[in-house]
Amino acid sequence: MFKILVAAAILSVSCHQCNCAIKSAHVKLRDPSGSTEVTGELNFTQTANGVRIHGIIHGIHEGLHGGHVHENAKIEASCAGAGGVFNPHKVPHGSPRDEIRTVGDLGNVIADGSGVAVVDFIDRMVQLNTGVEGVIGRSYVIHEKEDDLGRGANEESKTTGNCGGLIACGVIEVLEED
Ligand SMILES: *[C@@H]1O[C@H](CO)[C@@H](O)[C@H](O)[C@H]1NC(C)=O
Ligand SMILES: [Cu+2]
Repeated sequence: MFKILVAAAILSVSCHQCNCAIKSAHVKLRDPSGSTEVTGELNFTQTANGVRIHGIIHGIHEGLHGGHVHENAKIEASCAGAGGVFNPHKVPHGSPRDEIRTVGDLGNVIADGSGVAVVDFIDRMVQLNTGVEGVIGRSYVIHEKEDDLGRGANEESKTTGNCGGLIACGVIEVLEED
């Protein structure tokens, strides 16, 4: 018994020191200000090809909605506390498929006529850690409108994709680590 306890203690200490790999994380979405009825949950899972982001969003009007990682997690009062799209490399806003894009640029989610958006894709830039490029402890935000992915005619397109207000958000938290 003692040996097991010692082994467990050593494991947990070494785990702290190695900054263990985070295998999965999740975000629970809602509107802290209560202005919308949007709710949802997305899981972020490490795969060999990148991070898989999958889950479901409810109560969202039909069509495309920008869905991004934003910089901050101060969203107790409203999603506005999330700040801008997470952009550690200070590059223009774009499509998740673009070579040059912000880390937070995860494109659009698509809601059907019953207000449900099923989300499932793999992103090559998102990292599950708490470092300067990591998304853990930041927020995920759903926008009112479609993200034009930086293809719009105005300046705003290169920063927000003209996707309007924030209708739900949540903090990206660790689910499981090695
Ligand atoms: C996210 O992962 C948790 C833990 O494995 C699971 O209980 C939950 O159903 C998952 N949610 C979605 C939306 O896949
Ligand atoms: Cu955004």
